Amino acid sequence: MASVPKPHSGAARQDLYRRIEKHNFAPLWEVYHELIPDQPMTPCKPAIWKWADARPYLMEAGALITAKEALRRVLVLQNPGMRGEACITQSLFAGYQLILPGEIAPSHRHTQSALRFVLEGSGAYTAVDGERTTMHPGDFIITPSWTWHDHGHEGSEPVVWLDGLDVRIVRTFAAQFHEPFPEEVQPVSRGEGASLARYGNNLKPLGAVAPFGKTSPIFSYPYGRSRETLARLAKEGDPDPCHGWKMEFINPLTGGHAMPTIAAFIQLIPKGFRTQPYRSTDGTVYSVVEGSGRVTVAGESFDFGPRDTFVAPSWMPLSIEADAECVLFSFSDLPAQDALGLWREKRA
Ligand code: GTQ
Ligand code: FE2
Repeated sequence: MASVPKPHSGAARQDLYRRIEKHNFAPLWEVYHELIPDQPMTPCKPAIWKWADARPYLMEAGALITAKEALRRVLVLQNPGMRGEACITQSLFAGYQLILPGEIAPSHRHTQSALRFVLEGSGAYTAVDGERTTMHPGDFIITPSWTWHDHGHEGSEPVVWLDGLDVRIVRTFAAQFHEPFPEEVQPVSRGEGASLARYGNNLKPLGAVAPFGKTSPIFSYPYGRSRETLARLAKEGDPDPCHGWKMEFINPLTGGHAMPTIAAFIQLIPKGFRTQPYRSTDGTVYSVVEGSGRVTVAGESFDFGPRDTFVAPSWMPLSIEADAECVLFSFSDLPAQDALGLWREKRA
């Protein structure tokens, strides 16, 4: 008859593990707290990528490989706690993409959603399902899941942007598909600005059917408009103690997140302000647009300036000290967590 076992020698347990392993079993009790920790556990570390380090490497890569040969000439921002995994947070990919005048990054589509945040240079374009948008610093641009996209450059200076993709989210579900377009450059079927005119002025066509499914029908949010909004906000009322003035880029057809898996934000922190520590389960990537200061994530501090990228992994408290008025762009997997009922936040 089975009874409560006496404290047992490790050897007998190890022997059991060895035998069941051959039959594809494993003991849960040896890994329980790793699988179901008391609070978010991630190998990701707080980190910063300084623009002064990145730019020369990007230009060196520019001389060694073409955009066409590389498919996408991107330096991956590797989280130092997850090297080799091509991720900046546990769920998101980030990279710096360089395109030089005259180059083409060939057309393709994939189920992974992408965002671009322009860091330096103007005159490159990205095309999404037949419409091109010219890139300028500070523009937030979306490539919705499964839309044809290519990048080109008819201007005169190198253009660099920050890519954010939901690669690991899609991989978690093994729902990856990729397809090259039969030609290098897709045909243009709408004039530049058509999407923004149609959906970006608090109007929508009667009976509008979302052209990109769960993703915003606006695929380029120009910096001028975001910046103007922040400037106006800063004249009215007080900043939030944790965020300053922080706004989310929305899907105008739903009022919800701009993308189904990734949310993007733009925020202004006034000069001399120090934000109260804030944590949330969506590990967040920040790109500095304007200003300088210091960010502290889980006790580690980094000085930042324009075009630096830093990351606050899930549930690590973040606080920002603005030496000058700061504008920060950021993105996270908030919509995915929201959809699954997982997202939590905590103010200090
Ligand atoms: O520009 O299409 O950083 O497909 C990674 C995958 C950029 C892109 C990346 C991509 C792209
Ligand atoms: Fe792509």
